[in-house]
Amino acid sequence: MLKLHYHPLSTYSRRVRIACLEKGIAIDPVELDMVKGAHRAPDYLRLNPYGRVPTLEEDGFVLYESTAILEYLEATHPTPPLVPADARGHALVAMHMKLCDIQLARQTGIIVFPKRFLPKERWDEADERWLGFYAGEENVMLGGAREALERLQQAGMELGIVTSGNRARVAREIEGLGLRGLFGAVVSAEDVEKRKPDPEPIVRGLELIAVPAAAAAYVGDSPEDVEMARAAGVYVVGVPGPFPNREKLKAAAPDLLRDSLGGAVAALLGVGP
Ligand SMILES: N[C@@H](CCC(=O)N[C@@H](CS)C(=O)NCC(=O)O)C(=O)O
Repeated sequence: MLKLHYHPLSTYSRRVRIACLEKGIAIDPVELDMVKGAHRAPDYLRLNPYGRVPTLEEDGFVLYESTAILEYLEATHPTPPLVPADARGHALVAMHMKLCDIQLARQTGIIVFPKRFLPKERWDEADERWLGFYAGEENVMLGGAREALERLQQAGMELGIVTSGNRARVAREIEGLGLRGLFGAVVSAEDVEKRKPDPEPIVRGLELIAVPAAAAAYVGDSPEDVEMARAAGVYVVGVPGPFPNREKLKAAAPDLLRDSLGGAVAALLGVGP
């Protein structure tokens, strides 16, 4: 029988356990007391030299990367399949798994781990680590974004940012990208009570730049952006970002949909299709 070394709060363990449940695979679950450091005990390190969960054992065969474990389960227990058979479906699953691992899991772990294992009085340390992690990240603008902003500025438009992002991070990004002074309003998560898709953030932004809703346009990359702008009576332009939500953005029916910021700005200024 398959033996799975896991921790109930470990998302990496959970994805394996979910696959076993979906596929009806019987496992012998071995819960590690990670608070007591069971994952760093010599016996466990002999099994998994990285001292992490999950680890799968089957008749002396050992695997300790959750995506590899999932692939192994898919190959050895193909029914019901959890991955589409066609090349595109397969690739999309691989892409999302990789994105979860690289873009999401490590970052959330930085908060979740200390908060799970540190007493509440020390949770601020977890927040600092999280912010420190992002401070080290280099931000890059989407292709053509700088030129698009410059064109709007040259056309005499008042510019503002309305975002659900955290104020400190947004300020750091504006500074880091050399955009200081460009925006007459920056509305971040802390500046409002209700977030997108509620109209409050955009209404606040328009007040700050003293532009009436009917004379404004909002460019966003999510259906929530469209909903917020529409609720405030603002013309809304959808430009898909790096997230796979193009169809949902389209379904939200923005007044204008363009593939790039450059294209959106050209259309807004009346110099493009
Ligand atoms: N890439 C590994 C990551 C596993 C991982 O980081 N597991 C966490 C629990 S969610 C862990 O065991 N952390 C303990 C540690 O790093 O000391 C996988 O996909 O299995």
